[in-house]
Amino acid sequence: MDRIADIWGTRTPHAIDTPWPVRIDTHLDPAVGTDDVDHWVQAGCVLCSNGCAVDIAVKDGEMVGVRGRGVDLVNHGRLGPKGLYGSWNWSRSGDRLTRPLVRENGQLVETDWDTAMGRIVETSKRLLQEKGPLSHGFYTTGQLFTEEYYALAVLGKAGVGTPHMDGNTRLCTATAGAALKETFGSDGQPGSYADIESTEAIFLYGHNMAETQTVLWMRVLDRLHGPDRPAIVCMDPRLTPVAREADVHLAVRPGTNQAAMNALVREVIHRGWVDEEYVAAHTIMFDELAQIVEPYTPQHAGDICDVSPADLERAAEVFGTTHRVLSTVLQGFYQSNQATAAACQVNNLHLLRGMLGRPGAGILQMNGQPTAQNTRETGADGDMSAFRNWGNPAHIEQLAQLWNVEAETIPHWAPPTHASQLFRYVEEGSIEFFWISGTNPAVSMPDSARIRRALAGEQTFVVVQDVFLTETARLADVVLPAAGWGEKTGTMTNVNRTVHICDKAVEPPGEAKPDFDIFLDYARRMGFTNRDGGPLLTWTHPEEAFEAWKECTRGRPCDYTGLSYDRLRGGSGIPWPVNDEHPDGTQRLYEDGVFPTETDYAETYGQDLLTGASVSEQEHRAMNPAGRAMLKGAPYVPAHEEPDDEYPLRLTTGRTVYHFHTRTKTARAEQLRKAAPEAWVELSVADAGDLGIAEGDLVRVESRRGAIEVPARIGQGRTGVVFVPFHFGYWDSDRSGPDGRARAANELTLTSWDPVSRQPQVKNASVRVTRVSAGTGPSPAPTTTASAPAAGIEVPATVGGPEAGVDEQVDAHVPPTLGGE
Ligand SMILES: Nc1nc2c(c(=O)[nH]1)N[C@H]1C(S)=C(S)[C@@H](COP(=O)(O)OP(=O)(O)OC[C@H]3O[C@@H](n4cnc5c(=O)[nH]c(N)nc54)[C@H](O)[C@@H]3O)O[C@H]1N2
Ligand SMILES: Nc1nc2c(c(=O)[nH]1)N[C@H]1C(S)=C(S)[C@@H](COP(=O)(O)OP(=O)(O)OC[C@H]3O[C@@H](n4cnc5c(=O)[nH]c(N)nc54)[C@H](O)[C@@H]3O)O[C@H]1N2
Ligand code: SF4
Ligand SMILES: [Mo]
Repeated sequence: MDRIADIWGTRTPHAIDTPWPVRIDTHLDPAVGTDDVDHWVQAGCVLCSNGCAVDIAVKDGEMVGVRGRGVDLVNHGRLGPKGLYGSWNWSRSGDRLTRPLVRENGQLVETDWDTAMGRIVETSKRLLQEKGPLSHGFYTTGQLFTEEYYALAVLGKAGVGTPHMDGNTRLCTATAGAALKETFGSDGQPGSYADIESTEAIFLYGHNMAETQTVLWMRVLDRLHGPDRPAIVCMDPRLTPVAREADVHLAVRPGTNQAAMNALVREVIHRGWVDEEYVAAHTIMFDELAQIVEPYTPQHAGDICDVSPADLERAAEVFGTTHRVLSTVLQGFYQSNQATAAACQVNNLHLLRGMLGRPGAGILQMNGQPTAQNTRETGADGDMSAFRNWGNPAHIEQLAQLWNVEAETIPHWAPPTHASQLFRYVEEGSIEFFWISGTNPAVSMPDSARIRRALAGEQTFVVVQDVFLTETARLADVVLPAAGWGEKTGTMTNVNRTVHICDKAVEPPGEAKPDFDIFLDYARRMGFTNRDGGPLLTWTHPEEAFEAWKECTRGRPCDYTGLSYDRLRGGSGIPWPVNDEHPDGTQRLYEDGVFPTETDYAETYGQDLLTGASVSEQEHRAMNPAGRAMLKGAPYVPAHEEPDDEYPLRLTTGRTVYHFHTRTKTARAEQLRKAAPEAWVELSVADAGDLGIAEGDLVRVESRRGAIEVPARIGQGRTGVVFVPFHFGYWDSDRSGPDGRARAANELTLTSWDPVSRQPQVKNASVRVTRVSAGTGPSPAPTTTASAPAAGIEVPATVGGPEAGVDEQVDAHVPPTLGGE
């Protein structure tokens, strides 16, 4: 089976409340047969937050393919195109970083670890002495392992003592965390993937699941193709594969989610669909919410969102009259205007209907990156470890005890610094030492020109730790070669709290080292000590860090104490909390309707959803949530940048199924690279007609920040909206050269963020589009996805060919072991 052309593979339909059949997907290097594989090594795929369990095929000390793990409750053996083709083969790519690099006379030159670490430690020590901890910033990722993040969190908070720590998770799922904290008192996914088996309706909010969590979508498709088809409601301005399956497609104008959500909540209240008993027993703030949404009649919201009031009514009716609804939320909400407010309205709908904590009725505030959950849990992003509240001195004291340091060492006098602010401090030179690990901000942060300037400037010493020489690494003062997935051991936690172990399968190339070892080496060389003068970090192996992490989580919502490396090996991943009370893990949170909102336990005292203003401890106590969830609301306000005469079109950005982010891994897999080889822009038929643009024409897209020139796809999107994939930077292209023909979406986006989650708003900007020249053929956009051409435009179909062959073994009769069911 060619899983480039056929993204989701063979259907295994089944009825409601029956198990999802097993289908084991295998892809090996075409030169290797199954019998040639020396051994298989257990891991979880790190190319999205779905967290599919895989076995890595190893031959002659190299990764040669992957096979889905049939026993795992997450994927029941299935893998998607990225996992199959892109998860492993970058490892032996000839352009890996294999030695450290340092900048000499403006050039990056190879060196040894002692020299590179020596420079880092000398600069770090000098700045700590002269300027103190605020001179240091750390910017990490959602793609390392728990143990690595925990090491970084402890060395950053208790060693350096800086509040300037964040992750690219800020761009990714900061809003998921914020929305869960605001409503339920703490981060932690309420729902379970298993809810798909028993749900009657699925609402997807700004989530193109079909392309971005392909295996979860296979799970949905198997319900859609079976008897008892669940209803699908999709809120997305584009005609995505999800929208094609939808019973109601709300193609809202980008940036207007909150108006639509307010209308849905208002309808549920007005039409008498509220579960009053549940609301009275398990929530507070109902009256305030009802008042806030009152002006948002379907007509009024329909005008703001440019959708039909009847469609809003139909969507509300599905929610209001169905017994079991599952909601998923992602970047069309999190990266758009009023991110946290809109995501909280999804939580509110479920609370109003009492649809939480039972099979088929759940919330998935999605993650995007494979280990974004762990960045948030461990506190490598500035959050306090194990969902502790930075504003609660008792929580800080617990960490001080655990780490054996003074509580004053741990920065907690102000909210942690968020990514956009980190880069502002780098730009102005107050952060003089900036360490970037596992992320490529020169391509992924909004307003790229500004980010490149900030990183290239002399004012800050920049360390980049990556597996490749990325656009960001090229701007660094020191580049550290990291070992990647398959080359190191650690654990990861996916969207529905399921913890997987990833064992080391092969040796890293050259002198590349696991991120864990690099962080520990820095801590050792810096001489960070605890209260007794002993070393702050004493671990040498990730398993020791995992054991320490378990202690940190004891009694917190993300309780890992019942897990061990041994328990994670051999069978399925296990969803937390796993402890004495839940020895086999926990399928769903909040079955009893009791939430972690108690003032002394909660992860936050909360914020105002409109302004972001903090709620004080006293105010929180006065509200007395005491285990009840909070029905927080906010009126709709327009996005920061709305179209005008100069920039009349709305730009939104996002993904295609075939690439992961800045493509450092996926563009090195031939099948994926050929499926989406170059950047493009999608225009609606009407807009293209007005602008005199034909399929494949080279067009210029300009915003107030910058411009790109890329071929046009005349697509299926709504009029007035332009879509650019953000995957294409410059490491494999000279497009940013002197002719200025840039291609990265973030040349266009603006620096602005959600007031609550501080997540950058890369889904709304205003642009103008002009035709530059005729194309030589159709645009390189895929045809199998949301980027497919409009009807009547002839374009060759995207296929993978023979090298994209995948073996699928359906076993309809073997139910997987389900941890915690
Ligand atoms: N193939 C692939 N899969 C991935 C990734 C990848 O790079 N490639 N990355 C992973 C990561 S880290 C993440 S965070 C996830 C992201 O997964 P998704 O959130 O599903 O992906 P996006 O394409 O960023 O955005 C989703 C949709 O939001 C819509 N949208 C844009 N603006 C608005 C708006 O204002 N309102 C609404 N309602 N919708 C809007 C877009 O049309 C788009 O279809 O994917 C993960 N999976
Ligand atoms: N316009 C626009 N911008 C966006 C988005 C959007 O939708 N639109 N989405 C945002 C989102 S949700 C995200 S998650 C970000 C993603 O943005 P980035 O994090 O910048 O993208 P990646 O390409 O995943 O970068 C990860 C880097 O880590 C390296 N790496 C991989 N494994 C390892 C490892 O084990 N160790 C180390 N040290 N390095 C490793 C990879 O080579 C790569 O360079 O982009 C954000 N930016
Ligand atoms: S759905 Fe995500 S985790 Fe699963 S195989 Fe695809 S990229 Fe990997
Ligand atoms: Mo993300």
